[in-house]
Amino acid sequence: MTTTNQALLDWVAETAKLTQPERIHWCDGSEGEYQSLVKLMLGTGDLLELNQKSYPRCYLHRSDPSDVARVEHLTFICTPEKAEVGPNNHWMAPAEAHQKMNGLFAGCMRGRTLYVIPYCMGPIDSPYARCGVEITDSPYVVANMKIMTRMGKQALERIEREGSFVRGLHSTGDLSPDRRFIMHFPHETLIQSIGSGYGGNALLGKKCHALRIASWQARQEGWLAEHMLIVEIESPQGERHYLAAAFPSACGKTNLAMLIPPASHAGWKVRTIGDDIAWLHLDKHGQLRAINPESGYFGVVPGTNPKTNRNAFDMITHDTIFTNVAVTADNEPWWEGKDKQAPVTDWRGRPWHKADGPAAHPNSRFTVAARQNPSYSSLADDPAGVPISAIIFGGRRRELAPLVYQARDWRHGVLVGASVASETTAAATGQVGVVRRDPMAMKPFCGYDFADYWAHWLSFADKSDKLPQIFHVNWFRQDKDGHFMWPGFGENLRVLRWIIDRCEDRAAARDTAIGFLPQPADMDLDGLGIDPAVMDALLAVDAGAWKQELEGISTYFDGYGSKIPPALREELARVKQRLG
Ligand code: GTP
Ligand code: SPV
Ligand code: MN
Repeated sequence: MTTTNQALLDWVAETAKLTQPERIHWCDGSEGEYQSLVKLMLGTGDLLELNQKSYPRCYLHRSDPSDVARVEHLTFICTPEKAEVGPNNHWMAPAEAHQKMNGLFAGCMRGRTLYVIPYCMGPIDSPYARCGVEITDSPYVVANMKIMTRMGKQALERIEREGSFVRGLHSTGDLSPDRRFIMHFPHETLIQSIGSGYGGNALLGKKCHALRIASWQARQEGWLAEHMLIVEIESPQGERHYLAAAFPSACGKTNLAMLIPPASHAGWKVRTIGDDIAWLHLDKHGQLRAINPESGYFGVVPGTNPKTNRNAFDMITHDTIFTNVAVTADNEPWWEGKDKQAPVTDWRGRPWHKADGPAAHPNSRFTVAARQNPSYSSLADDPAGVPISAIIFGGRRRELAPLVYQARDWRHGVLVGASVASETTAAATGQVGVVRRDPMAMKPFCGYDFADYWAHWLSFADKSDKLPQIFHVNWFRQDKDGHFMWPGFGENLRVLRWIIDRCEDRAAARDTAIGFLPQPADMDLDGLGIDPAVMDALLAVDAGAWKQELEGISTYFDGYGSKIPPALREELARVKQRLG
């Protein structure tokens, strides 16, 4: 296979000249190609076979121990003007970045195969979908891209029709953290990544293209590229709603997207459109519509069990690539929260003893095709996407943020999104559990200045009078003993129902300084058995603590200088005034 697109041919030739591979393979995305890559990796040890009786066609990949998460401090946006990327990004001048990367890429594929991966983000025939080509020397990346994107022949045909594509060059390099960089050149629609084989650093269609580059393009073209799940909720009466929710990494998107209604909710149905990324466009009627640009899930493994997420638990029993999980004596994958069994080998392949701590890496992941999800919605393949009723922001916060509240209107909702803060998780290298500002859950992923991004969000208010309602949720409040106060997972449906009922104007709420909150009586809590005092605490607004929070938000906005949209300052002042 090769191509009629001259720009692509030239770029592959130029890249081969720089990186010096032994051979070039154009990926067609076929099943046979996937099988031969698996065979190749079983031979090299890049993949290990798991128990093929209980986990058919499941494999384990062990990363380099220094390469197990996204590396935000090594991720750069490279634009001529530093001001374009804002204080929320690391910046490097394009000339300096190119020089550095050319040096690192020189000869890096010697003796290796250069794979050309044409891929499409979004349904192949969707006007909202966008194509890219990733060049990589990692067969693990190719196999993951096959699951995560619409990859191969059809994508290449679309590229040849359209003539445009995002270029992504990746090499695992020598895996040294000192020579690891994830560079984005939005003006050149180019991504370059070296020194990591891990998920978001290496599968360039995902965070690099579908968020950092796409957010840049979305601003210019009038749409939104967001770190959001998309879920369908159907009532027993057959009423359907589509919700989009932005939570930071490892804060519950995959789980909410494939929620299983609790026993108290007979007749309710929940279907998954997407679990990580949403591309949102206004249609000609002013309705916001969402597509999921991905075709698979790269999900957090620890904590997955039949009680928390039976859909995920079942879908990863076959045809799954596991990365950095532990292994039992029966050669089955194991992770914290799976079952009572004890693993024999940890994620690094060393014998495991209880005193060693977690056996699976806290950021261990599964890669699985979306079609394996029992709650998969075929609307994920609909070129037109789904109409969004509500946008939900959320974070992982032990204190302060109530279980749920509703913004007054779109403008206030943009403030709510811009004010998201969350405890850091193992999804990125660095300290875990410290609260940091993560506006719209996009701190690591917005490819330009947040101040411009908030202005872009605000601009939607002038474009449509049918915008979704905006909400904020927090599943992660803890009591004094460190126990989660809200049962979460399937029970989150109760909160989603209040949200839907608010959109339909049929649920009551209490008007507070931070927005509209339900009283416990406004939610269906039947059969939940939660202590009323706990419920009150989950729905309380602590004015003193919120005043402090507003100070924090205000100081954070100061960091964006005069670029901060005045409307955001006004919204903040309004909340402050209401708090008294
Ligand atoms: P990324 O893939 O990194 O973007 O993460 P995500 O937002 O999809 O998070 P995910 O659903 O994988 O959840 C991350 C962790 O949070 C897992 O260990 C879950 O078990 C846990 N979690 C998810 N939902 C809930 C919830 O409602 N309550 C509690 N207590 N934990 C949850
Ligand atoms: C995240 O960290 O938000 C993920 C995993 O979804 S990664 O693909 O590494 O970005
Ligand atoms: Mn994510």
